[in-house]
Amino acid sequence: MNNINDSYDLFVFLKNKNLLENSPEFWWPSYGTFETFIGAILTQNTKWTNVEKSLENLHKHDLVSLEKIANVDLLLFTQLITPSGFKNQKSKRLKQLCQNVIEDFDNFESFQNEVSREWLLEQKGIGPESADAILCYACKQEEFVVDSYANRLLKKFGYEFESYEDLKSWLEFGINENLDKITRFYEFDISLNQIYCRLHGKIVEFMKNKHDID
Ligand code: EA1
Repeated sequence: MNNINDSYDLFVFLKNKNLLENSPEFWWPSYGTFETFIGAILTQNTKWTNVEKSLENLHKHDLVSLEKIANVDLLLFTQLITPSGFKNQKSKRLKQLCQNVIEDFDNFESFQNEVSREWLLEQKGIGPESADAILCYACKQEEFVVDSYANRLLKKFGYEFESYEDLKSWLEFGINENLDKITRFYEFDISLNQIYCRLHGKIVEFMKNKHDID
């Protein structure tokens, strides 16, 4: 049985398993782009493979842009995102969300640089997990994404957290306290954002592939 005292131990535990061998550098495909913003909403309560189908449909109709979705025909949009489930709710909320981004930030680049967690949490259909996914993977900010995979993995190690924020703080603290040691694992200058991206990705891949901890 592995002894995990903090998220640095978790990092070391996952680091040697080569979980991201076939993944992009920041794990999430299309990292840092508008597509990731849509993906973060579409992936709510559904499998990633379903999200990929919806994104493919949107690409085929050349709709992967903030301005285009803000003005999209709602019926067509709903139809295109059907594979990822909750289609009526997600299409309405995503279209509104894009309109709000334009209203408050003008364009996606300003949104990436200026958006706050508070702004995101005020939006209909965005909870803490989606907010952090957007901040971390679409806006390249230093926010760790907590999801059910992280909760389930840490439960295997004997941890239970009372809230989303508790687990997020636990994950961020052990990394921030051991940054020197962590960066030495990499042969390039890795940013804190990328460390968060990759550790979250490793947690997801580890759990998705049904690995066990011993
Ligand atoms: N799973 C494999 C995922 C991925 N990229 N690659 C995923 N799940 C949620 N995701 C978001 C992004």
